Amino acid sequence: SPAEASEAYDVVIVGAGFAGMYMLHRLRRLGFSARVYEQGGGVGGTWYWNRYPGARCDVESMQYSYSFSEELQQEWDWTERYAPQAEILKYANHVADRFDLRRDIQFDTRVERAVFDEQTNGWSVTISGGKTVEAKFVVLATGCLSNARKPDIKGLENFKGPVYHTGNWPHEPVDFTGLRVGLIGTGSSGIQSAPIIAEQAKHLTVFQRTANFSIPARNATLTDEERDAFRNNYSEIRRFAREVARNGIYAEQPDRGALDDSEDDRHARYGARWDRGGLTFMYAYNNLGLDLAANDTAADYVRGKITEIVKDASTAKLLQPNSHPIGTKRICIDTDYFATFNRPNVSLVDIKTNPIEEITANAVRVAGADHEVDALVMATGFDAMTGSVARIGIRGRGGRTPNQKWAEGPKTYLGLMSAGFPNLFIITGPGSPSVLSNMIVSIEQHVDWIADCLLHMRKQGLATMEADGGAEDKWVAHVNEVAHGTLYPQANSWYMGANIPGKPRIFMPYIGGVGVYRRICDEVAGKGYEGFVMTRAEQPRRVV
Ligand code: NA7
Repeated sequence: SPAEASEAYDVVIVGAGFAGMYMLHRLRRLGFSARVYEQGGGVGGTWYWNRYPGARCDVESMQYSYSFSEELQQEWDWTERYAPQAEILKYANHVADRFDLRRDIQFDTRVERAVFDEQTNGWSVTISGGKTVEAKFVVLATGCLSNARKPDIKGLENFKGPVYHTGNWPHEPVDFTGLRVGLIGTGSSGIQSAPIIAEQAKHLTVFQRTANFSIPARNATLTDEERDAFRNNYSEIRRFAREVARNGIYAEQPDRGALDDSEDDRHARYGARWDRGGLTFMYAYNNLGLDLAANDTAADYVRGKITEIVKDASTAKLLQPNSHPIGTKRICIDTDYFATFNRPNVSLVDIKTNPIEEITANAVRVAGADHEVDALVMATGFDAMTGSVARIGIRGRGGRTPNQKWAEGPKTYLGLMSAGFPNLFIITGPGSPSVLSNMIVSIEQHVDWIADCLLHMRKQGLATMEADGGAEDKWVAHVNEVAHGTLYPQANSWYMGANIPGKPRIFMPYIGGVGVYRRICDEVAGKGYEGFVMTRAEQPRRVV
């Protein structure tokens, strides 16, 4: 009953990663009351949990950083081209202190339920421990790769040694010295951790289902000159990242297609980008994500590099990706991944041809052979984009859950709201560029848009906002159409939900580019939030 509702906020924010922290900061400046609940013991989200050896951002640190505060971006010193996890976490903590965020964040607290009350037009939010607070609005800043997933492999419960998941790594140091380690999964997390684990362990066995494309990071210490090159031009760099670059990363944009160049020129171009390292390998040409013949030229180049690096021919062959066009699964950025297989204490086991039969007390059994291990590392990924939303007991109109509504794939309008869930916003939700972009650019865009929207509602005396079902259907169709104009849906990727048995196969992020998307969002707001239904407190709510 309302009498028991001892705490009430304008906004409850779920999660204190980069999205939740900035949302809190913006809302407080605008005079809204806000409370953040965070299940971890500290800020940082992804960077709080993913403490596995070698964890690093694959977007360069000078760009994977907030732009909302000029002082912050001028004063913070990134030490490396790609910041390691510990440094990003330190940055998150610095931001929390600098903007005095902690007083409104409650740590070690999960949001268990959020129920929309159609009488009061607000949300009742139940947190771990059982307390319920009231909120006019809820913002899900729950992250896209935050629901770590251990696969259901037969016998896993019988394994006697420790089992780690890269996305939920212990806070105390893990020492593999003298141990035989089994690593399952060769996505970004497996590819980053394998070389480091191999240096420490007695033996590392990598169990590979799908061979992956990976480009060398060429990580290095940043010099003052390099930092200054960004700092002195940050306003232009950030503008470009937000408005021009498709993926929110400032970089030279490709001016032609791969098949427009001769083979020699193409080879030289790929070579220069391979030597420079990093994600920009994929912007060598402007049609690598669109045209399979063009894509093949890049894929062949990388396969050739793998053959050059890996000495054992059969291992090299196994490491060559053949199941998907390059880039259609998130491209990996590594430090010495392929060379790691030249070490005498590293072996590769193909689990595509012969899947793992069983895990026993001390071994992983594949094709009748027991690969003995003392510890297991699961680098098996996440229930991406929807997993963390689904885990909260959300009840919208008529008691409906997102799971029920999204049974055939997530449906949102602009990735920001879903019809039937009034006053509930998602930051970088499915249907927005999100994981296909520099996350911090996309987070800042969503936070600013939501903050402006709440300000508009306050000024206009509006009580509810909800995506219109028709506008949502059109957006979902558009997201799907844009995706199917590309090669991306050809891969069994987590973008498609393909890594989770039973999850609907829908390409979840919006691939139209962050600049295009931003303009669409701004136009919607400029037209009085077209495609959203807004009501005043005293108005009877519309019948849906
Ligand atoms: P990913 O990219 O989802 O990689 C998970 C890996 O684990 C991938 O190689 C999977 O093979 C493998 N996997 C998953 N389930 C199984 C089972 N049941 N058996 C064997 N192998 C399995 O997760 P990451 O943590 O590496 O990276 C996630 C993102 O974080 C990354 O893209 C960056 O954006 C940062 P599959 O390819 O499905 O055959």
